[in-house]
Amino acid sequence: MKLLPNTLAALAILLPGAAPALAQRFVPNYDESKVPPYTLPDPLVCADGTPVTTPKLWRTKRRGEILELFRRYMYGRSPAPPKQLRFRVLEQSDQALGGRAVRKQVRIFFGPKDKPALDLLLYIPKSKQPVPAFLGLNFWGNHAVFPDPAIRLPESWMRPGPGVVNNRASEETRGGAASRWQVELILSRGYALATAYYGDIDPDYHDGFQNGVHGLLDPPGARPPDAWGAISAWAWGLSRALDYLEREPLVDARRVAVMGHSRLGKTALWAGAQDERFALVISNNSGCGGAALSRRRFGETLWRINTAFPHWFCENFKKYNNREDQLPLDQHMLIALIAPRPCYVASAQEDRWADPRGEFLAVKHAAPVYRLLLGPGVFPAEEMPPVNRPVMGVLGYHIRTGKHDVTRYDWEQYLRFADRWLQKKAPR
Ligand code: GTR
Repeated sequence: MKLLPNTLAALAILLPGAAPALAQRFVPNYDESKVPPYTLPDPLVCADGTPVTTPKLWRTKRRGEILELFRRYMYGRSPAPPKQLRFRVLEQSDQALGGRAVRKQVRIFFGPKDKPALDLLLYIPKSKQPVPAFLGLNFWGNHAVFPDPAIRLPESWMRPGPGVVNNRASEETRGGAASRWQVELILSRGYALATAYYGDIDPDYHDGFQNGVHGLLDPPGARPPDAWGAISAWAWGLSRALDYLEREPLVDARRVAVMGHSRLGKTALWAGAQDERFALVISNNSGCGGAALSRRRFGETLWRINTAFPHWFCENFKKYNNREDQLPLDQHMLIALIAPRPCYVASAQEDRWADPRGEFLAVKHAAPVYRLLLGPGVFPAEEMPPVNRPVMGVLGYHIRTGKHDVTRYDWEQYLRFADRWLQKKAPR
């Protein structure tokens, strides 16, 4: 069966932890005139009040301060990469897509134990040179990304959904999320696609951080209030996938765009903010805790996200429920951490829950950092553009018609943006 966007959106709201009572108690604000007045922290002023007037000061002082704020107060602190990552090629074929591509399925072992482990699926267009790539986590297993019978079913826990039997994926969902991945289009443009199931890294429910990489890597004893949550774990997993890509001769690991949708868009931003090896970052409908400014409290709010998904962020973040103005950070600073590397944020008109205007404003308020590092012209938009009219500088943004989803239209823009920056040397 197909995982229709509507079904996906409905499921996303009915997740473990999101009790129906919660949805009833929370009334999101969708009225722009009711957005409270707010002042954003200035990414270009250091904690001691020093204005950041040179790229050097940004690099040596302010960037580190902001990174530390996100680690301490929001996503939590991730561990260092394991000393010895192990990789095993599970399957490989040079006959994918009618012979136009190479398919590889590689297991990445995070530790001495066999589990948890990440199964990375790669489609690589045949080329004489190593190719640039898009890397992103998927919601429903690698087999859902493309209707190819050779893609292995995930073995990890899967949240309830159509075609999921006893929390395990089944044949029924093979190719079910293909519209979100556009494999043929991506490959026809000369890019590889690398993807993995996010539940391989950390299952998406609150079990007190026993399973997934938390169980494998957390020191024993009480968890500190800045211990990493699930979003940090998924972002850490993306960096381990990049560790593999650095060893993959068919891919140019210096030209990897990290991309994600919704909670995995939050994850892509956080991965790109921390790991400067990612050459380009794409956030698709990431919303609250992703690209949207928290202080606007439009659609989903900190209280709502921390209550419905208590395992996503670190414990400290919950102290800011209904106290957004006290936060020492906001999401424009997350995008600023990606500077000077290209970053693209996409919204959808009907996805009010994710606050499209808040996503646009975060890009706009990150632009001064890009300007300091690169000069004028980094983001050619002062006002939010009309629907289906992308703006592209080193920062890019669009709001398209339609719902919370990833569509062919979105991918067409990401490919145009990547053509600009990954086919030549992108700023780093
Ligand atoms: C929603 C959540 C959003 C977004 C979305 C998704 O329920 O409130 O923040 O992450 O799920 O990931 O699909």
